[in-house]
Amino acid sequence: MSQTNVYFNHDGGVDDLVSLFMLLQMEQVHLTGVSVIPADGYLEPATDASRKIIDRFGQSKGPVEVAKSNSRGKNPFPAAWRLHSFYVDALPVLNESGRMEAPLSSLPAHQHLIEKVRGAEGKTLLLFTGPLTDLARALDEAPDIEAKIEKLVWMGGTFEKGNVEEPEHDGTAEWNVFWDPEAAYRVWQSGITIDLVALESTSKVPLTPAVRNRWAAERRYEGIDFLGNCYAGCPPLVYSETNSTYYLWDVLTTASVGRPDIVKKKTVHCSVIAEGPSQGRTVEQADGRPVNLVYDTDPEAFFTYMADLAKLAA
Ligand code: AGV
Ligand code: CA
Repeated sequence: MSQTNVYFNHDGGVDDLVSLFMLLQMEQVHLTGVSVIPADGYLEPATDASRKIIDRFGQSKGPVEVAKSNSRGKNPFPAAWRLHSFYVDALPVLNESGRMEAPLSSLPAHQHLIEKVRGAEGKTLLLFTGPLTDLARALDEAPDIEAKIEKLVWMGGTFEKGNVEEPEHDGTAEWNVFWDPEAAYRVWQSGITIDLVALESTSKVPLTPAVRNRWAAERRYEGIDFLGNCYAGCPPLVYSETNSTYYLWDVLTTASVGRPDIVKKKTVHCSVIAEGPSQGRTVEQADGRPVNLVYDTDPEAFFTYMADLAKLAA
């Protein structure tokens, strides 16, 4: 089967790490590298967990290098969310061997990305499930890579209600844009094709008790047991949404790479607000740049695909 080069940059949340696990099961994906930015997670546990997931569940992919970001954001994530990265890193299934073998790059993430895009045969698809800081820096340092990027698939943005509830903000932004609005603004100035997996579609895939029960019922598969354990630390949607309700934001984004048929897209012209009380807001604008907005999904098809992939993990 012909494979697509994919470079993955994530920010250490539970769904970021589960996304890595999913990507490792996709036979059409050639994973050229992984990097970790300490936005919705802490750098050390998120990096270690990534290496351990590659070791434990990525045997078919060969060695995949992991790089740490040295980027810093503007608006920090709540520590309560970031602490999830320690929880995943400590799961027994990831620590059974007592070793970490996936190579750690000596380059910072943005330079690692440049190296892997330049070094790949043909173009690379960039999958980002955290803020865009490393990509913005890579484009500033190495504008030549733009021609070798097939497209960016990004979990970010919304044209409806945002998910940022912070003082001095009006609530119109999605968190991955809000963490570093200027980085998103920079990427919007590039000519890169963008698939924007926004809250419009991710809100269709909340973590619910029913989803949990489905995983529990199939925990005899090691990969499904891993999903259940990862999400055991996250609050589900029961009565109504709260500021900590968990959705499968990044996992839907990752699934859209392996199975484009489970999402719906439409072209939207838009820009990013970089400053002020609406900073991080993505806003429709007639003369804005086009993005492919992923605005809808089929939750049943998505959760089935997720479970099918997890069953492949051994
Ligand atoms: O805005 C969604 C992004 C996704 O990349 N992250 C979580 C996903 O990894 C931030 C976020 C928003 N609400 C959250 C978040 C919550 N309740 N818990 C943890 N992270
Ligand atoms: Ca994330």
